[in-house]
Amino acid sequence: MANKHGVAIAGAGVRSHVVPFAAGFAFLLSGCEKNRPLQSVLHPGGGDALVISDIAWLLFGGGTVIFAGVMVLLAFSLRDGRRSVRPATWLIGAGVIFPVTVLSALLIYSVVRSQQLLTPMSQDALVVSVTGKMWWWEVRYRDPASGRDITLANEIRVPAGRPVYLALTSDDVLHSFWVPALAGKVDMLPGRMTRLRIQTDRPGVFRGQCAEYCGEQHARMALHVVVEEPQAFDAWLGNQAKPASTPSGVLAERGRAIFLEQRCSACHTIRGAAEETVAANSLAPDLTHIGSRMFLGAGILRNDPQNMRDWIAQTQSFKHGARMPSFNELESEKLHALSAYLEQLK
Ligand code: HEC
Ligand SMILES: [Cu+2]
Repeated sequence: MANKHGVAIAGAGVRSHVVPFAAGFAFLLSGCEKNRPLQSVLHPGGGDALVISDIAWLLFGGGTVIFAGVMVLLAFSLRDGRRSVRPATWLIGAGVIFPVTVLSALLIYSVVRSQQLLTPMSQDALVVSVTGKMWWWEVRYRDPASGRDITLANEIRVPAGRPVYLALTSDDVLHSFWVPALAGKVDMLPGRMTRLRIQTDRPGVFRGQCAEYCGEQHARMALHVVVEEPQAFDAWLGNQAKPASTPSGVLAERGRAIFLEQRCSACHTIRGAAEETVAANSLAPDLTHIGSRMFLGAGILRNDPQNMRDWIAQTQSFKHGARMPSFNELESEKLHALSAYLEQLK
């Protein structure tokens, strides 16, 4: 059984299992990078994330080298058993001089590098306020033209190459803002404001995730940071500042009527269309430009007409406990109209 032949066959058997598995795994990994928004500390998009990742790699690399060195020494000592170095030399050399030198060098390096994390607020920084809610994110910009606040949700757009300050807080319980490819993790505390700086030089989409357990749907509380060229960003912000477009077409007009009839505006605001579509609270995401967002339900569904209908009809099966009832008794004709209206709100 353990002859050469048997081993060879067993080896081949293992390999034939390993190959498709490895290929599948590589495929999955490549899927992570290409088709999905990035959510990885291993692929920093710039700014603080770069500094953090440099320090982390240095620590990891250094730690690995030291560990390997110790293992080699251990192997030697086990093999000959002879003592070629005096114990005192070991104690002073490997026990005092080596760690003091290495740790001091690391301390200096990380202090110098982390200075870059604390650069003071610059004049041309863009300020965006983000409020954690159970289980979505309210996002506010100041409209440079009118000076008024623009309220959005679940998606933060920023211009490439410009520093952005995020003013973070929470409306209910503790949440934590974490976009791994852009910066460290910062808690969002009710009644207090914490800050985070992000800056990225290349356009892209980065996924973030609430990183402090905040209740049943904590795992489905994601957001996206979309980094755009400055002109595209300005155009986007200008558009978000505008009131909602008036529905065009019979279906969309009907959708708007159903929005009112179903009292969606008890929680949701659609700015500008009419008085009655402005909610007196901020219980739910502002839908003025919902059609322009990439995702629905705080990052859980791609925003398209089909998903829009499904979300409205089955909110509770996608996100049980979310503070929106499922409108599962709505006829599909009404759902179509609602979805057509909301998708038009670019
Ligand atoms: C009782 C309050 C309430 C009512 C009424 C309500 N919603 Fe919501 N809605 C919410 C909340 C809260 C969320 C966020 C849920 C989450 O992601 O956790 C939400 C999310 C949404 C979203 C996704 C928004 C985004 O940016 O991801 C859409 C679209 C939406 N609602 C449409 C509707 C429509 C259409 C109606 C009426 C048929 C309606 N809602 C009625 C509270 C409400
Ligand atoms: Cu959470």
